[in-house]
Amino acid sequence: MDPEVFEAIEAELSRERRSLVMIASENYASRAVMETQASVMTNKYAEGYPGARYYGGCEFVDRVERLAQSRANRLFGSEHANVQPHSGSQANMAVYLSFLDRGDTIMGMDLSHGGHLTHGSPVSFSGKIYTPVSYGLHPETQRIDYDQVRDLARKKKPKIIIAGASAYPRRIDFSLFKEIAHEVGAYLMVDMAHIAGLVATSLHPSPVGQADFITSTTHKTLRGPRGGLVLCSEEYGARLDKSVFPGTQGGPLMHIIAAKAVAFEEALRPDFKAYQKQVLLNARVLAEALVEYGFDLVSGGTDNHLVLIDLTAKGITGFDAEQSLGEAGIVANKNAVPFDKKGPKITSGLRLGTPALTTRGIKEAEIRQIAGLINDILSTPESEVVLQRAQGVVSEICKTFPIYPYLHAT
Ligand code: DSN
Repeated sequence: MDPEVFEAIEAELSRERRSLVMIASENYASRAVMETQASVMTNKYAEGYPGARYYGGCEFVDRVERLAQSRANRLFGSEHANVQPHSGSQANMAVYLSFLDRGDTIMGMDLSHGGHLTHGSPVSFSGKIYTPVSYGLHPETQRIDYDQVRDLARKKKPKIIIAGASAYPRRIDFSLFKEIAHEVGAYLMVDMAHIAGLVATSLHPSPVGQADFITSTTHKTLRGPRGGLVLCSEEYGARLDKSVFPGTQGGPLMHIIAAKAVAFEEALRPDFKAYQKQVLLNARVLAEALVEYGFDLVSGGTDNHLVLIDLTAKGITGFDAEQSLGEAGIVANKNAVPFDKKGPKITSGLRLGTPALTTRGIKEAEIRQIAGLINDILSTPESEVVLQRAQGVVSEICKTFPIYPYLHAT
């Protein structure tokens, strides 16, 4: 019926099949998740919450939303789950709207040190509506400078402290954040979007019981549909729910909520923990191999699913590195490194993650091979011979570890 869109989808399938995706925030949703997203649940308006909707005919969407809520609570050990946010940004916005007033001080990690736009960046609503204060990494350890967090919190008295990051390769000490927030009378929000899959499988300490609010996306390490999530205690639940609907959103996306329920069920199964363990092992092997090749890694390594390379000493920008790897079929993203002298469109860094490769079934041996390709390409970005060899190896790995074999390709 629509050849233009059909061809674009087929081309995207083909691109995903022949690429090694190392974007740390991307993954491949399962067949069950994708089929659920493509279901009749997309047709239904359901403003409100299960049992209290503004539309008739909600009995079956109520059922899936209740399943999603209870499975999220089971997965993370939380008391209250709101599964309606369309995205992580909307989840964060709803938390702020629940408990902050315009102009209140919010304190989050600097975007260029690994934070997220919605943690107070001046170009985001979070930095426009509220008064942002940023903490960052210690210049020597390149780990979160908890002394700076404490000092800033004491001086600036934020109403909320945000822990969580988009490009931070180390464990985050949520209990220390809680102690600091408690001392200055601030709320603590943890944005666990990147590490939600690790938290769900107890491979990263949980923020549940430490933070007042926990926000997440559902599509990164958690490997569900693209969407958002907020967890909190029963005490804050009603206020939070009002901030999501009608505070920041209208009709919930019931097909996505149904798919979230499926993804949470998948994450509750034992093989999901085995997957997350391999994500961590692959990231560690990647980090070790890159260090052996002489790359500088921010903080020297990784405890989670990603590594952040500081390319300054290699004499190549993040932008050029992303382009050169892309030509070989290795998809990654340029990323600022702490104290970066280059702007966000160029950057001195490259972020690499293992969640998508691991979903393909890739293990340590291929990770070492891929690290070798990355070294070859970034050491000699002009070499046609290196590029062609790398393209061949990428193609072989992609064929050996196929994705979506049941979908047809043209
Ligand atoms: N854009 C996401 C990432 O790539 O980390 C964060 O929202």
